[in-house]
Amino acid sequence: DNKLILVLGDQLTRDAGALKGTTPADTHVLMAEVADEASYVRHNRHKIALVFSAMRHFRDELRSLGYQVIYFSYEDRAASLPDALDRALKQGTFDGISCCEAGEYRVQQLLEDWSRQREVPLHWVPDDRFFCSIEEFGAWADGRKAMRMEHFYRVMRRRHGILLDDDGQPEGGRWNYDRENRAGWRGKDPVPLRPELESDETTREVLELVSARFPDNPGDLAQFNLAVTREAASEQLDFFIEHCLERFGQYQDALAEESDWLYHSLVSMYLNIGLLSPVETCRRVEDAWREERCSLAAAEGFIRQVLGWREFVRGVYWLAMPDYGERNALQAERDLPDWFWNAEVDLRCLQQALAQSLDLGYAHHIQRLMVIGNFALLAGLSVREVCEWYLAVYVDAFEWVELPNTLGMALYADDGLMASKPYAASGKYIQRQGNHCAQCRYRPDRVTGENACPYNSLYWAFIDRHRDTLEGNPRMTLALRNWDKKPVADRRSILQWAEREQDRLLGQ
Ligand code: FAD
Ligand code: DLZ
Repeated sequence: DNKLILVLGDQLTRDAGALKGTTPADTHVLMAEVADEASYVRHNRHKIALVFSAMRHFRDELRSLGYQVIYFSYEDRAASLPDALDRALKQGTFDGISCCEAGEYRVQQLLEDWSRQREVPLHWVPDDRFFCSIEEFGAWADGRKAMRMEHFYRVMRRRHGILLDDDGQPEGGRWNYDRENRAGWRGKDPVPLRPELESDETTREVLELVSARFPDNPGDLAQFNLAVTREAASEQLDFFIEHCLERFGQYQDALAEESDWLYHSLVSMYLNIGLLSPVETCRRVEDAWREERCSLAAAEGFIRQVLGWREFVRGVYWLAMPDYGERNALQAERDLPDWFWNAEVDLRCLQQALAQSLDLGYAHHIQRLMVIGNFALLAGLSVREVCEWYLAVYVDAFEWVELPNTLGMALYADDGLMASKPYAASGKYIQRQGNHCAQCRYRPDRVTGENACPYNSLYWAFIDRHRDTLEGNPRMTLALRNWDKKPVADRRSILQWAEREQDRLLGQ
């Protein structure tokens, strides 16, 4: 037996997928750093460095276990994954080729096309890194008028016995502690300093490569501080559980001038490339609660994100592809302004969220959803351009998770498949959640006139522009009623001001 297994850059595990149960002596592994994958969007340099360095470390681990690894590094100039496969096939004869299902539809198609054209069968191994398979999600969704995460999440909790008592009921008597997760952070609690990670020789080489070969991509590599092995990623999770988890739930929705990440876990990238498993991650958090190292609300709040949201978005992606990426329910077409790529904008909350996204490849959920996403939604920015931006800038961005979150949750372009209402909010929401407004030149209590926070007038213009779509949605009734209650003259001046602000900010 002499199999060839293609391992993609986000499949770096032996415990699942195509490498599970293989014997090193009769398995060849192919891994390739290829130009096409490194450039299909203008990836953040942190993301390329993470993927390449983690791939190289995984290659070394496999070799030390006796696997024969064919590895093309970026300087070997393989143009694409099909090109790497062609080259590998010239190096030997194999009994069969397999690959764990690709995370992105695009890559799946690319490899299927290659297999058809070359008439070389490619055996797909299901990606069992998730709690819920694509088929299982399809069965759950089948016949439902609306898919709601909360319902899916309860089914998952039951099916996997997570945070359940001996009678199979939710621990603490409730499924959801979201109401306890809404606090604004006002500097009362200290934010733990994150450990600084030492780069080894392999990572240093990759950082040099990325900085030389991707000079125009976003990302300040001097601030690179990511784990590139399973062990190191696991230590990051430990750090989170020990120092941040208890306050994670409480401040999950908070925005802060002083911190780019507050109490967030910073583990999405490791989950997404296979360095951490979601099952193990949830179990470790559940154990922390059972050992009284955190409250139930904190553990539940975190587990809901990983067992609930993460699995739900993956299910939606595979159910709705390939045409999901084309959706644009609110006909949003305005060009993305240049400041999305340089953070030169004078709204304080946006400036900070964009700057850290570009420099580090990280922003937490509320920054992505309610600061950047909310602005894009209210301003009617092009869905395609916004989705591409998110796919490029974040270290954890892979289309299966990025697209439903951006197109569906943030931009409501799927007409409510992901979210039961648009996440549209005025400056008052941003003020409530954090302390950016106090430092900002704009005032959240003003709707029109100099220094009025642009989120306010844009919010009302959004409600007005989409009233026909929003009318049937009970969760939007209050917003529509508040708009209708305003005197006609006020409405007119708000809309005029919004248009002026939109043109000014978008440079049109
Ligand atoms: P924490 O806040 O500590 O949350 C814990 C974990 O829960 C995360 O690591 C992540 O694995 C999971 N999680 C939480 N929310 C979601 C969600 N909505 N969807 C999927 N997983 C979730 N996440 C990505 O992994 N890749 C993306 O490309 C991505 N793009 C996004 C785009 C937009 C517009 C929005 C609103 C959200 C996006 N998210 C994405 C989800 C979420 O914002 C990130 O997972 C999270 O901010 C990562 O930081 P963290 O690890 O510190 O997460
Ligand atoms: C994101 C990424 C990058 C930057 N580079 C590579 C690469 O060189 N080789 C590879 O196998 N994968 C890479 N990836 C991940 C893929 O682009 C893709 O997102 C995932 O495999 C999901 O299908």
